[in-house]
Amino acid sequence: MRLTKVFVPDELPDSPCDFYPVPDVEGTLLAQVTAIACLATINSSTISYRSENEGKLFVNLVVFPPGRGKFTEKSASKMSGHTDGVSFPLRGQSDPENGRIAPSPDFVCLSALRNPNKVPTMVVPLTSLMEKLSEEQITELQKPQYMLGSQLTFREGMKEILGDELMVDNAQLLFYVDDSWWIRFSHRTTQTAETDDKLAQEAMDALKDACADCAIPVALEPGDIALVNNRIALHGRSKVGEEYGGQTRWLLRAYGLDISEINSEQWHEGSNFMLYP
Ligand SMILES: O=C(O)CCC(=O)C(=O)O
Ligand SMILES: [Fe+2]
Repeated sequence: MRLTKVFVPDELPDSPCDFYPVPDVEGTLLAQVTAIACLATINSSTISYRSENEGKLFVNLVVFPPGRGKFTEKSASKMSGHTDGVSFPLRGQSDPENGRIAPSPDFVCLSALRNPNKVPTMVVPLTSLMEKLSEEQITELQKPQYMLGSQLTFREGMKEILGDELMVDNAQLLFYVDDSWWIRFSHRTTQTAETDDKLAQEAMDALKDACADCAIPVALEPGDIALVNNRIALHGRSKVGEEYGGQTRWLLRAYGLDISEINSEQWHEGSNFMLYP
């Protein structure tokens, strides 16, 4: 869902060069308040995970200057289709080994502050993907035969909190939940659990091909907010380019989740918005 011109991003400083801090000015404040209000209207609380960017509720999605290794590289490049928090369970389910692990977000909320080159965010609806998959492939994707790693932004924090990056060994990618399909997937961090499982691999390859065919480009403009349903869509983006700072692309990202069934252990101690891990 794209909301057009829902806040006025005035008085912005140069685009920052890191996930945080979010500069404390009127434009970013309006973007954040509007995002929280939009999420609230769809029954989602604005949440974060302590393991990602120290649990900051809003982070800058910007290009990083040289010298930050993989982060610099990723910040400028294309992102293939993924769900955010892919190694976390779906809402209503639990991690097979650690019941404290909170669910992945229901929504990814992107507020656009700057996007001068109109670099599109890509949205891939699951309904379109399903139409491209055969019944056999859909069956394979529902089997617990995939291995999921965590996204780069979570890795350091997970090492601190869990001792290691969270990996899920026997994961399904597709789920039939309450009469509808849900997905968890990331091009970069998903593999088959067994290296020579042909059917599992073919089904995943078909899913990747379908993604390429079904991606809808959404070039966010300053003042726009995109609410991407992280259960029934994948998202990504086109290449951004190496230029950083100044007037370059700058989005704020937050996550939304229906927290009505989150138990007390799944919160980071002492916080009412940061989840574990
Ligand atoms: O930059 C974008 O448009 C999306 C970024 C994204 O999906 C992410 O950082 O996980
Ligand atoms: Fe994402």
